[in-house]
Amino acid sequence: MKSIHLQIRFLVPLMVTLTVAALLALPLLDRMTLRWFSRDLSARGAMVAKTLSLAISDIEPNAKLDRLRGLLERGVLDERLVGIALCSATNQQILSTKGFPGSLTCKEAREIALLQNPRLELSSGAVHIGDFPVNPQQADSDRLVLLHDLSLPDRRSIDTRRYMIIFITVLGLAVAGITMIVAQLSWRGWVSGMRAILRGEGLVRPLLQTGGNSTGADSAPPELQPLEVEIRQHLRELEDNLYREHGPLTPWDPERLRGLLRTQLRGDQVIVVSNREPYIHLKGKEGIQVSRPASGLVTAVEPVMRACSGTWIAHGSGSADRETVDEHDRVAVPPDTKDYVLRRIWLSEEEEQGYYQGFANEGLWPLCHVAHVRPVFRESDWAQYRAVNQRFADAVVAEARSDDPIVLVQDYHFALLPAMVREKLPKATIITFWHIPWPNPESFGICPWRRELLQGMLGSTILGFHTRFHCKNFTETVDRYLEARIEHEHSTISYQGEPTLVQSYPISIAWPTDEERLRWPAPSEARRAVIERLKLPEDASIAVGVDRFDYTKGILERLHAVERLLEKYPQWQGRFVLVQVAAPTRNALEEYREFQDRIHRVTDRINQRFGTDTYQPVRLLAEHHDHAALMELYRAADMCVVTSLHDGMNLVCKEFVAARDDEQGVLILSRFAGAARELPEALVINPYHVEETTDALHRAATMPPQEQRERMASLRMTVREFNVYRWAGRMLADAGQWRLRERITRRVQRRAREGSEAMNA
Ligand code: ADQ
Repeated sequence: MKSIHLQIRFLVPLMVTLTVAALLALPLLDRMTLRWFSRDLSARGAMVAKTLSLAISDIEPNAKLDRLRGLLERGVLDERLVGIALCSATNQQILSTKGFPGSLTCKEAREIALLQNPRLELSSGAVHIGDFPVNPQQADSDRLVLLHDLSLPDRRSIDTRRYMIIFITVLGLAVAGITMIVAQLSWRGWVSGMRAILRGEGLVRPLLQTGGNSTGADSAPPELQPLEVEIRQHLRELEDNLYREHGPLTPWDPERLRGLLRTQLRGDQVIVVSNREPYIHLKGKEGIQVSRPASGLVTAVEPVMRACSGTWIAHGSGSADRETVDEHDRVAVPPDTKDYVLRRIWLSEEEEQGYYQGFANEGLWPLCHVAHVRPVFRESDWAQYRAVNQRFADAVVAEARSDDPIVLVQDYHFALLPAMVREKLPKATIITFWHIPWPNPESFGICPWRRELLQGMLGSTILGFHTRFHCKNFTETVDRYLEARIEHEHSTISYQGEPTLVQSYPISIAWPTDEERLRWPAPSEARRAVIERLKLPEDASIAVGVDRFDYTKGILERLHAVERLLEKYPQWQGRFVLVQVAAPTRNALEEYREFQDRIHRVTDRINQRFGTDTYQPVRLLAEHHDHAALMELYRAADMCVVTSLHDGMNLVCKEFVAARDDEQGVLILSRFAGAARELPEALVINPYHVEETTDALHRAATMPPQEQRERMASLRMTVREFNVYRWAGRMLADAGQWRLRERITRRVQRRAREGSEAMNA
């Protein structure tokens, strides 16, 4: 429609121009055709006159007049000749034929004949006058005056004009038609070319199709290519600026997540199950205090629960937990806003020992991390693991307000729970997220209860891992140990007829709000505070490490790299400091106690070797820090060091990036952390390679501010966009679609059943 309007707008001026041109051209054409005819008549007249002159010279002088009249009368028998007169050299008319007007004298005729257009209008019509000497060699020869009828040329001229008008009209229409077609084709080409450029296809499609080796076959037309390059550059710059200033165009935030819960899940109940509770009540000197545990899982799931106001079921492990719940073991949290309900489950010492310390942390944790600590599998731990999973599953069923709640099962503590809940609530949508890596089938195969664990997990509707690599490992493990139908195309595994979607959902953090950022100290203030508190050198290059005190986090390898840095680059002695925050964790396990002791010993050794009275290269802060203290450290640091030997994702690196709104600071990141796949602008290292990590520390400490800014700006863009609301939102959106399909299938089946019952009746 739009293009038709455009063409009409184009055609009307074209037609007007052609008409004006035709109107201007016709008088000219008239003059031209008449001149042609006049010339033609003059030539014809000359010929007739010549013929008559020859005949006149043959006539006897005596018989002259009569013979001459007869001769001339025969001449005018030609329909085009109106009349002929014979004039003397002195312009006396000797004789004339009948049609010759009596009023026309020889003199007048001669004068007119000399004009360019020798035309005379008579009452009987227009005539052309020709004047020719009878004997051209004789100066005073008699003359013949020939009058030709001009009505015929006039008729011809009118005909010519008519044909010309028809010709110009047809030509005009043909030109307009061709122009229209050409314009239409080029307009479409332009429009589609421009659209393709704006969509980015002109450049991107060929790259995708040829694996970066563009042949230009699918690119924009050649005439558009320079324009394409320019537009793409401008768009990219605009997009970059927009992204830097405002973030992604449709960012995931609590509001969008709530919107999704309201629309796609229509306010369905959300129940979270995890071992660790998001708020622990502890008895302190000043009464009951609330603490948030150092846990990546809690960091990630808590903002989701704040957004959807559901129920969180977790192990009540705090010394004052029992005193703060109601008679149903529930307490509203967070303490200030009370956004959702925390339902606590109490575990006996044996249960905790077998299910948590034993099977989960001594068995599954090292099994999945493959971090060179041998997993231990005890029959008694397995029994407790099963029993506790059942207790939590029963709690889910008890908390469910409908037969189809959405249950978010967190982590390796509850591998059996999905199938247990499915048994009681077959219509529930169970989303299980595995926060740690999934090993290859051979490694997983050493678990004596591998089949039971897989069967339990396949009770889930959706099973999420951080990376596609972990999804692939899981699918291969199922393929190895269970009879299941695997559909790689749809990422589903059907076990005993029940499908499970296996998908990667990279976890993240909540991007800090403006109010939160206002509370942060300026980076220079943070640095001053940290230097003063920890008594660091004024010109210290500060590296920060924040971890649970766990052997998978590569703290030992980090210390080795610091030691090597001070050997290899002695200029850092007295200046380089690693501030290592390590929250005590799983202290009941010998493996952990030994590991923590070892870290202390290595720290002491390095400090003795390179330290002085006023300088210690490693500051080990083996305690839990609150959020504000961590933010201060992140903002004070010149670099953040993440050297995990294996990590599902790792949230510390994302927290560091989020904290650096000054776009300064360098991230050193282990390639064995899931986050390395999302954050390539970090200095990505192999933590087992001490030399490589050492060089990365040196490079980070000497990196120019501009390079830091470039890298950090890009990292921030990624973390901001791929935030925890997106993680939850994508899982819940998939769950929403699944539930919709289920509802439709159930409706269709019910109608089919009702139909067949009606037929039978
Ligand atoms: P974790 O192994 O706990 O998480 P991580 O992702 O790094 O590891 O999260 C640790 C969290 O605890 C961070 O939010 C950090 O700030 C906090 N923390 C660490 N030390 C602390 C301290 N001393 N004081 C206070 N807070 C501290 C598991 C997987 C990860 C995965 C997460 C989320 O092992 O790979 O990223 O779950 O899925």
